[in-house]
Amino acid sequence: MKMELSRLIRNAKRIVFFTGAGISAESGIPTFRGKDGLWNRYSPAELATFEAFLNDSLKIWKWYLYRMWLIAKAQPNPGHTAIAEFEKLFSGKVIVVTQNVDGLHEEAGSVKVLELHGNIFEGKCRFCGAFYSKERFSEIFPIASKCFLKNLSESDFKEKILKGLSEDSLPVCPVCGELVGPGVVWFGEVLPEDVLSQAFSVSKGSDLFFSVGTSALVQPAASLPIVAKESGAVLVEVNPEETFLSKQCDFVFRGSAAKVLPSILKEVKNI
Ligand code: BJW
Ligand code: ZN
Repeated sequence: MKMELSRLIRNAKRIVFFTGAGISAESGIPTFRGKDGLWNRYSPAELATFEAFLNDSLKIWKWYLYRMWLIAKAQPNPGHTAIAEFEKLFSGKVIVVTQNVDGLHEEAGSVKVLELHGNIFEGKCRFCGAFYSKERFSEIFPIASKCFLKNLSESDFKEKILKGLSEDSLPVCPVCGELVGPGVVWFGEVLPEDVLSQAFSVSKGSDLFFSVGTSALVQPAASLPIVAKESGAVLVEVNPEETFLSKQCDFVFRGSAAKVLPSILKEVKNI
């Protein structure tokens, strides 16, 4: 199976790696659904919506700061690195379309990356629409910067940051004076228009589409593999569990991204 796929990879004109939380699981970042998923312990409606932010901004910021701290300390794993190597090996024909907000693809060296659900280290004001890049946001809210968080031990993070956080210390938008939230896409919010349209266009134009570490349940991202398949792409799934997409896939690898992707890369290099 790997040999046949390797030939397709070598001959492909456009390869999309569509990734989800599962690819970062082995970097120590919990997934959302599934056995150890975040949504087993927390309700999405209470944490990942603008209504939740309006109801209790302090609680939401504490939850996001905790996840930012986890992500700041995490390293890309061999799954991220293999995708970055694919891009180097086949320059110009590989693109990553990720639902993840952790930035680990870029950290692993991937250059062409579309972040459908934003980035956790950016800031977004839902009141006036102002967007804050990582650099700008770390000026407005220095404790939310990756450089700062990655040097904190768990006890320092909990004692010095989480315990000391109050309504008064939350980030305020310099444009409108309202509270700024994390630069991610919550349920009920639209995805960044330019990113989404590029994602649909590269998916339609792909001849090989990898769906890696995603339950492929959340729309509109979950439509990308379908659109790719309808446009003639070969679909490949890398996931230890069956998903709604599995039956539509031409190749299925039931294993972890950190093991399967490097092994496919090795095979491609060998032929
Ligand atoms: C491994 C592994 C290993 C484990 N290796 N694999 C059409 C129909 C029905 C509903 C809707 C619809 N259109 C829109 C909706 C509503 C909603 C939606 O899709 N709901 C569904 C859940 C039913 N969508 C939206 O609201 C979106 N907005 C929108 O559509 O706007 C237009 C609109 C507005 C108003 C009204 C109507 C339309 C926005 C969606 C935003 C999603 N945001 C989140 C949170 C981001 C912020 C944060 O991080 O806090 O994004 S939710 C969460 O799910 C996160 C993820 O990016 C996303 C996808 O999850 P993912 O990545 O697939 O992770 P998991 O955990 O689900 O799966 C992990 C997989 O990995 C599993 O399969 C494991 O087996 C596997 N795995 N270890 C490889 N080692
Ligand atoms: Zn504002």
